[in-house]
Amino acid sequence: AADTVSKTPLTLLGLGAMGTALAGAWLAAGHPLTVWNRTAAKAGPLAARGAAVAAGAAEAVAANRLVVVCLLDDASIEEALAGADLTGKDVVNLITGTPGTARARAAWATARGARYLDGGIMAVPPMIGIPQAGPYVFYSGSRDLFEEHRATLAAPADARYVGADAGFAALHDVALLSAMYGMFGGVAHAFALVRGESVDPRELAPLLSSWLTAMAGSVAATAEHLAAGDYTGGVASSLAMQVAGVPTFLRTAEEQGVSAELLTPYFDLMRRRLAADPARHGAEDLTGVVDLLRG
Ligand code: FVH
Repeated sequence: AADTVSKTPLTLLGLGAMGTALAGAWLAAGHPLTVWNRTAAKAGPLAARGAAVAAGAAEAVAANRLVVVCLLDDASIEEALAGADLTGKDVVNLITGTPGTARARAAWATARGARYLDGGIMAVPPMIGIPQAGPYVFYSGSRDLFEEHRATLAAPADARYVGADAGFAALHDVALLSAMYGMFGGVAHAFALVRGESVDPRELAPLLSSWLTAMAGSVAATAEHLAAGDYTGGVASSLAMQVAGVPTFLRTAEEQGVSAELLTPYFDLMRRRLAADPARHGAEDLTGVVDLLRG
């Protein structure tokens, strides 16, 4: 039945790793697809699967109302779309950028007569088109555009609208990715500690994974504390206790010949929070670090 239902035609600009994965998902879902890429050879395999290949970005934009952009960065959008007529187009920008860049790009698109939606992709290319892998995209900007094209946008990855402010998709995207890099830093430190010892990293890996999964429960607790404005409820591991343990982590790193540079910025914030008011903050959890980061 899916084959007989007419699917929205769309244009995709950019056939890098992510653009190619998106294109494959839209073709697999039966959407007529026009593609353009600066390096034309990358379009060959998609043409063989039925995609129309435009000779230039302006031609690709002219082909369809819905235009999805998956280029490297904001500068490449400026360059690629300089000569394109966006009047009456629905532009969906999937580059990873800042909230400010997204807001400026929304104003740019609106001034050129287009509706604009910004997207932050929470997936890597192999997850695209595979719902069980859990890929999704944050969208923000024109709600009308989102509602009108929701089904098309959801073909490669689940579509989650996070607000009319065009910067919100990037804000959510970068917030989640920032947390991911913090986790990567902790993982790197853990492997560095055992490296050189007779500990097989493949044996540490499942221990590390399950510990991080268990600790992910703290995310919801932090959110509850921030919402309540009180960081002491249900605290099992107080800030005072954790700050007392900091020298153990630093000495272990030293004993193992490992730089503690990934950990010390966080430990410094914990200590500053406690030092500001030991009697009050000592009974909290680590939520107070958020306030220190906000200055
Ligand atoms: N791949 C990933 O894991 C992440 C997942 C989350 C989202 N990101 C963002 O998606 C954007 C595209 O990423 P990508 O993985 O497709 O990136 P590349 O494989 O490097 O392809 C880049 C494409 O951009 C074209 N391009 C670059 N500069 C220009 C330009 N000045 N004018 C026109 N096109 C340009 C490039 O063309 P070519 O090199 O093949 O000619 C590729 O099509 C990105 O924002 C990620 O942060 C991906």
